Amino acid sequence: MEQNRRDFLGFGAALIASAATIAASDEAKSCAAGSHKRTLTWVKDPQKVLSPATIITPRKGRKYNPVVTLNGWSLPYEMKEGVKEFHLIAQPVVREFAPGMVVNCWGYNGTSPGPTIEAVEGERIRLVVTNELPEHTTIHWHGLILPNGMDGVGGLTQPQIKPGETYVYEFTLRQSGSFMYHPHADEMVQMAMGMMGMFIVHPKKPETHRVDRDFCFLLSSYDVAPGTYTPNPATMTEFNLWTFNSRVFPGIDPMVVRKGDRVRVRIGNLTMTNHPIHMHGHSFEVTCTDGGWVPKSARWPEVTSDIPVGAIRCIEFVATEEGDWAFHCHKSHHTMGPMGHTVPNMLGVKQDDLTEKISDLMPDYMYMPMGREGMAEMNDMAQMGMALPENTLAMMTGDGPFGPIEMGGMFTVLKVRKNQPRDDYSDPGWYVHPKGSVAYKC
Ligand SMILES: [Cu+2]
Repeated sequence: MEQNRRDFLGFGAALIASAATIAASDEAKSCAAGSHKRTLTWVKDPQKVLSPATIITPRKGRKYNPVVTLNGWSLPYEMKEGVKEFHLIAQPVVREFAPGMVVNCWGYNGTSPGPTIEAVEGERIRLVVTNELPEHTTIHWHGLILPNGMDGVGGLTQPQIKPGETYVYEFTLRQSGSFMYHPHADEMVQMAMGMMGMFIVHPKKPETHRVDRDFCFLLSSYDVAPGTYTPNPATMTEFNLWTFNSRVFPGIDPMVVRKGDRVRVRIGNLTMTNHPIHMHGHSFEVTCTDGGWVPKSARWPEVTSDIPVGAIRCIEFVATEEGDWAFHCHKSHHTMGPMGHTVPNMLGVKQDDLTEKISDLMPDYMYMPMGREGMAEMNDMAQMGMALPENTLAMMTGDGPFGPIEMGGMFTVLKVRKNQPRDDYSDPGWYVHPKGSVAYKC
């Protein structure tokens, strides 16, 4: 155990050193990779990282309706003699999970998860992958039908890409749908550090599977001990941060739609457990998985879709109901922040000055009991500025128009508005309820 701890500390120190070295030339490398001008989210001083906002790809000039990656972006490309060429750089990055917490991750082109790759069925694509990690890697193109030697499984279909090396993957897209990319080398560590991205292949005929708004994001999980900055890559099941695209509520952008829009949400799961994703206010159908499109006759209505490990579920619905609708994982501990998951159960126990007495006995131990009446009071304590360890989010947080929302992980809001302009994703603010349509105290 002691040996493991020492190894892990050494690993963390190497990671920080590596991030600092690369930071000096970030802009140059971003341009070399064919990326457009943008502010990368990893810097020398993690406290200065800006909130990663959703970057909308304009629809104009494209033969497809681009996806909107929540708190993410799509990778620019170059056409080279009829081949669509993308560049990915595997590297250490710093990601802000929500205001008040940044994490030393590994990712691609400055972000974790990496940028979404978008292409069109029938296109020939070239993916140039450079490894700037301290260890070898590969990329597996999850769900895509391709030549065996392009499948990216280290040792099985190619040698691993050593630090400093560049490998090229090239193949023709034979199907449309929703896919992912991630390493198939030291997979447990590299996925626990955040190495993953979405890969969307649009249908050749734009009218096929057409929707008005097409959102996507990945589910990922991390174990970052309170007071620290680097995920523990040895964790197998006890993760404490449950994220949509490596962001936690209230750091996750809302999904903004116009009333009457047909909406698709593509959700990939690269955590180590399943996530029953639940949407309020509407029912939906699963129309696509990472195996392809679901025939209309095989779809059924749901309000919760369980996303298995290593899988994608795309849900579709028509946004008929105006309002601010909760959209979240239905495992309640997955909508909570990292602080306090190991709290002793004190429900119904008279505590008085117990916290003070235990803190006096064990000054180094941060004792934080569950409240006598439940955990809601922990939200009040966080609101009142209760001291939390450095770089650590409260268990329950976020404010709504009626008070605390008491969430903290896989949670966002679907905002349906009658007057939202077409193709406008800007946040309209909180829903103004028609008079007499809100639950009331009698
Ligand atoms: Cu979950």
